[in-house]
Formats: sequence, structure tokens, C-alpha cells
Amino acid sequence: MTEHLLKILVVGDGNVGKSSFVHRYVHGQFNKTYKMTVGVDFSVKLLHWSDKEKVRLQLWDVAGQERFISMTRIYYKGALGCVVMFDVTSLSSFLNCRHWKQDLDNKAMLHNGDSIPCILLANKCDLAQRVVSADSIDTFSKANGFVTWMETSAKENKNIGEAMRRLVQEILSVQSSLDPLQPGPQDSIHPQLDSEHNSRGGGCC
Ligand code: G3D
Ligand code: MG
Repeated sequence: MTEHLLKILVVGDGNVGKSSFVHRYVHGQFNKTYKMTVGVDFSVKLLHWSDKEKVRLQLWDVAGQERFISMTRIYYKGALGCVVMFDVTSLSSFLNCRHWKQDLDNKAMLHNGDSIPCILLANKCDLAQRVVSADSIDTFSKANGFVTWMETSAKENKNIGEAMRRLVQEILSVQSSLDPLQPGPQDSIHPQLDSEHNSRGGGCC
């Protein structure tokens, strides 16, 4: 049995639903009273990917620095995949995705210099008052090098597992095509975060 340990970042403006998404994915719940993220939350989810492979996902849900549209490099270190999220009822959160993706590409890359796989999620698709059209998202996603984009609702559990599966699939495929003899970013993943439960990281650097 092979076990992959994948560090995945979840970024996007504040209030778009990042913590709700992670909570829904890891714990299967949508909790209205879920506390506001302070610093970084690490969540781990174990996937039985195939008969021969397990995937341990380490999800980094960040807050606090969101308003700066930029994270420190330490946050990005060793990341193998990323979720960029916006809220379909907030145009500014959509427009800021360009900066989130640029920040990611500037600070995290595969050892061959390529950008790390990143999926664009249009969250809160359960709400009627949308301000971003599917056409604009599609055009934006293709122009900015996203693996793909999907509508999600953490509230109604729509496309949560599907989105993560698509991202993991892409990460594994990219990783398997890289030269295994080269030191990879996974070397810097912290083994002490190996837990099935949320554990609160200290304030982000
Ligand atoms: P963040 O981590 O990106 O800052 P949160 O965002 O997960 O804290 O969510 C911000 C607010 O959006 C929360 O509402 C949360 O309940 C709501 N939310 C998250 N995902 C969805 C969704 O898919 N649909 C809808 N309708 N709401 C969602 P409050 O009221 O607690 O601020
Ligand atoms: Mg949060």
C-alpha cells in the first residue's frame, strides 16, 4: 500500500466559505456557528484512493492575512495543490482570484518550475443572488491556468467531494510525471501534523 501525503492550500477572500468548505469535506457538516479561523487551521483527511493507494490530505485553511491578498512563503512551502475560492454573490471576491492565483504561482512551484495544480471554486451556488456568470468564470479559469472550475455549496454539500477528487487526481498525475530522483516539495511536509483531527496551528508567521 502506497500512502501519499499531500499538502493542499485553501485560499480566497474572507467570508467566501473556505472554512465551511473544509469543515464540510473533513467532518461532513455545515455548522453556522463554526468559529472564525484565526491563524491557520490544519485539517487532515484520509482517502482510500485505490486498492493500492491511500491519500492523506493536509488542508491548510488560512485567515487573518486574507485581507492582504498575500500569504507568507512559509504558508506555501511544500504545497502540492491549491483551492482558490470565491463567493458567486461577491464580484470583488471573484476579481481577487487573479491575485490569489498570482501570489500562489509566485511563491509555490513544482521542482520543475511548473505551477502547482489549482482548482477554482465558485462557492455559495445555493444562493439566488449571483453576480458572476458561468461564462466569465470559465474564461477566467482557462486564462489563468486553473485545472478546472466547479460550483460548490458547502451549505448544501454540492460538489465538495467531487472538487477535491478532481484536484487530487491532478496532483497525483502531475507528481507521477515528475522525476522521482529530484528532491520534491513534499520533503518539507511536517510529519507531526499527521492527525485525523483538526489541530489549531499557531498564528501564521
Ligand atoms: P471564510 O473561511 O472564507 O472566511 P466561512 O468563510 O466558512 O467562515 O463562511 C463565511 C460565511 O458564509 C458564513 O456565514 C457561512 O455560513 C457562509 N457560507 C459558507 N459556505 C456557504 C455556502 O455554500 N452557501 C451559503 N449560503 N453560505 C455559505 P455567517 O453568516 O456565519 O457569516
Ligand atoms: Mg475561515
